[in-house]
Amino acid sequence: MKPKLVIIFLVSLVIMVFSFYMLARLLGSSSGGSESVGANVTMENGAQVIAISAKGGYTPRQTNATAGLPTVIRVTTSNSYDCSVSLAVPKLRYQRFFQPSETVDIPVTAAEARGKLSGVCGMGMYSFNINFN
Ligand SMILES: [Cu+2]
Repeated sequence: MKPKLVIIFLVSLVIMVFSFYMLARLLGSSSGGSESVGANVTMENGAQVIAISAKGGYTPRQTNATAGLPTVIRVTTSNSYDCSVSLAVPKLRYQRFFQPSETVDIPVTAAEARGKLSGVCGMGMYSFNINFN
């Protein structure tokens, strides 16, 4: 009788932990409004400004922007101590280490603002894409 109770207790514990985990994942993905497209694009003195935050990866990871406009990719770090502070934008031959907290403008010419532009962290595990169309 006793070992049976222990097994039932353990099984229900596992089910509880698992459902908490699934619930947390579900809530996490639904509140992931940072993946929204276009909300981080503004116009400033005739240039298109794309805001990207760099901390534990890049946010948002997908951005839709207008092609053929002079553009600035504005990268902001904020107490960032992970490798997202090391950013490369291969298409622009851009590479830089950011300070833990700063804002850096990466200029993109109107001619370069076409198709897909990707940024990637120093180790290649974090990335963001800008789709100019
Ligand atoms: Cu990395």
